[in-house]
Amino acid sequence: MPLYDSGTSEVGDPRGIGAEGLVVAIQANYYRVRLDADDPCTREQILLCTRRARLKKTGQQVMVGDRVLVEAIDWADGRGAIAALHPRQTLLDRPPVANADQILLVFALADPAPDPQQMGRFLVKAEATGVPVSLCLNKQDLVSADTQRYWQDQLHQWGYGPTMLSVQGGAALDGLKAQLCDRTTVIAGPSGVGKSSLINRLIPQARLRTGAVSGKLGRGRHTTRHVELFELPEGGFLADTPGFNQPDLALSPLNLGQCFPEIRQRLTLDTCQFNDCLHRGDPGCAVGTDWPRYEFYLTLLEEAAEYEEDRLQQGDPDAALKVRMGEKGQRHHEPRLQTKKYRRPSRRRQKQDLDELCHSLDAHMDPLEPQIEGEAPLD
Ligand SMILES: Nc1nc2c(ncn2[C@@H]2O[C@H](COP(=O)(O)OP(=O)(O)OP(=O)(O)O)[C@@H](O)[C@H]2O)c(=O)[nH]1
Ligand SMILES: [Mg+2]
Ligand SMILES: [Zn+2]
Repeated sequence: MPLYDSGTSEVGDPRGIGAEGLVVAIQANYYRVRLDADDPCTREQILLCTRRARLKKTGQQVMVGDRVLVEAIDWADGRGAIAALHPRQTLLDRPPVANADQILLVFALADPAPDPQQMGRFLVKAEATGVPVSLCLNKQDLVSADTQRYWQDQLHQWGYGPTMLSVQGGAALDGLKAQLCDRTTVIAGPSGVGKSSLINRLIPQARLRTGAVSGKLGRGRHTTRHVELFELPEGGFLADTPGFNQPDLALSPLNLGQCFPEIRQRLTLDTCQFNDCLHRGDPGCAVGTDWPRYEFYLTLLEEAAEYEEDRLQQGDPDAALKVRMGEKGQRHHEPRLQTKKYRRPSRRRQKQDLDELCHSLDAHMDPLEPQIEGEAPLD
């Protein structure tokens, strides 16, 4: 694989050669790099590394999950310097992790109880990264078989096949282990659902702090605070992330549809007449409105439209670009048409507008929909 900037091996590395590795953690200005096991010289050694000034100068940030070339290795002290980065296959910004193969979202069946809105937002946020998403529901030991079936069915309707498990129960986690083997998985989800407990169960040496769910709020205490990759005994890596409770979506309307498996699935069968269709039952739309999360989709569409308007008002040049996600999370930018003309007011807003129109025929009086010169009218 080509390197951005391979540089040259320098004095300090007694054998005059660099070594390839993976950044597993960042501590202040130091990077912990696990050298590749396939190099017989390195024997899976972990080095504490700095970053070459050259990388700093060219603004190349090193992230957890980056594949790097380490030079100037002091084998006795376990030190080195990162000289170059491999191109990233995927990139997550919160948490900052490079080259994740999948995101495993964890929710609890109880303590804290599942909240469909919150689940939906986590799912959309994870799908928006373009990295494949899977789902598991923990704390199976706390609920009845009926409750488990209910959530299984519910999520199935949303296009997901969740793995039910209990980190505290004695049952083996074989299905999940197979899913994680030889891949880099970022584990995310609300606070208190058992993400760190799951990693401790799969990788006992990780010894992550876990927290009791606070009684009053029924939430965890945001116990996990930094990102680190832990190696699975079967191969592959897990990254724990701090739980938070309401992810902020920060999505553009035209990118929202691809975050819903229900929409993606319908679009494999048919295509909408217009390629900028927002799938709100408009003529020629192949998605339609008869699906369980349709109202939720409309709510997020409103939020996305507001987000995009804010960005345009702040003069963000990226707001004029549409992001297309490759299969492995690579982002491609395409120019997009002005977005505001695609925005449709919510039904409540439409009714309000209609009421207002009855009293005044001047549509430009609407304080929430300022008209922009040269802009196409709302549809
Ligand atoms: N009953 C039951 N409790 C569990 C299970 N898994 C985890 N817990 C408990 O849930 C609490 C929260 O677990 P954590 O692993 O800290 O949760 P987390 O998702 O990492 O939370 P944050 O770090 O705050 O995001 C702890 O008290 C765990 O012991 C389970 O399968 N069953
Ligand atoms: Mg945690
Ligand atoms: Zn459509």
